Amino acid sequence: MKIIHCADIHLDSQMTANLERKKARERKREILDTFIRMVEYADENSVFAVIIAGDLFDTGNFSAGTRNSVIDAISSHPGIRFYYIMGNHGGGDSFVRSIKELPQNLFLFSRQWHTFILYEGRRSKITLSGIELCKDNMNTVYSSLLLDPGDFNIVTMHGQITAYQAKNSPDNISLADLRNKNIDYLALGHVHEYREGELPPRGRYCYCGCLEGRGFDECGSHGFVLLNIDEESFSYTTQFVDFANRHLHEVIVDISDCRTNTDIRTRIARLLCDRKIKSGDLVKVVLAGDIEVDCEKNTGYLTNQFKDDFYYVRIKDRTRIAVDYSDYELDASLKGEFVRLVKGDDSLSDDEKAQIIRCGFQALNGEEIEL
Ligand SMILES: [Mn+2]
Repeated sequence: MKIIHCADIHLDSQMTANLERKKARERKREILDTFIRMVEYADENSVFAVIIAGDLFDTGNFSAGTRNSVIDAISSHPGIRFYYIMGNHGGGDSFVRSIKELPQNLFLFSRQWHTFILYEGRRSKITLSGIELCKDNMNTVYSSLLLDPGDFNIVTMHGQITAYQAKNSPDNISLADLRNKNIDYLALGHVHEYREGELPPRGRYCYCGCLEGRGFDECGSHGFVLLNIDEESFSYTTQFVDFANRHLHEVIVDISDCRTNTDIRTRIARLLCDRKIKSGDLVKVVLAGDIEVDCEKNTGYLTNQFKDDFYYVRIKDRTRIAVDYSDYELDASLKGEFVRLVKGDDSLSDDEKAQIIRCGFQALNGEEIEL
């Protein structure tokens, strides 16, 4: 039996943090397309059930078009069962309330444990249990979970796992309290990257992460987890399927020994090539290192050099300026006088002095001043 575990799709995220309006709209549509593509993948691969472990929508404020596309994707695949836990972003509740007629293959969880039987053999079953955490159930949720040790038990929840039971928040899930509960696979939502680990004595917990990275805090692979359980032996495999249409990358480029924009451009280009970043992806280049005060560096120019190579490029300057004051001690020129004047100003920090000297040099050289 194949089961897809997905979560945190955050449909209708605005996507305007990095992208201009047109691309933000396009990217928003792509997240929905990836969800629909996942349902088609489920169909083509004979997947029995899809677990959506929360945060299907970004907020309760989603468009009717997105809602209808989700309902269509579900109801046009009646052979696949969808199990939906609402999560903590408020969108789930309004999604369910806005549906006039629930598709017959969409199953919901509530604030009490509910167990669905996915497969019933002669002696044992494959079960899926889930609950929506809230203030009222957060202290009883662990003691009220009862699973048969002879069954293969999947449990789904949405929240942040902690090593201990944090009694004061329904956003937390105590892993320690889920031990010895006969759980084989704990399908979690909330953390936006793939993560998994042991749940003793016999299970594993897993965050599948979101389907598409949305910002540079969601770099790397994104997709869902495919579980494949043998109904006879209950042996199973899990596979993370990288399914995102585009990926986000943060690339740190040390430009300490670069002196010109051409040097920097070459350095960035080489690193991006080494990383084999696809042209459809989004890239944040972070310039790092200690640069000489007269290093020619124009992030606007550099961004322009790469902007057509990728879907989106941002260059972030985190370099520090290294001023060697001894170079100017005996310099009789205007530059030397300027450096000595700034150096002697006790009201400035070392970083401020370096920035001022850099701007002054750019002005003296007739260059564009860039902070
Ligand atoms: Mn989320």
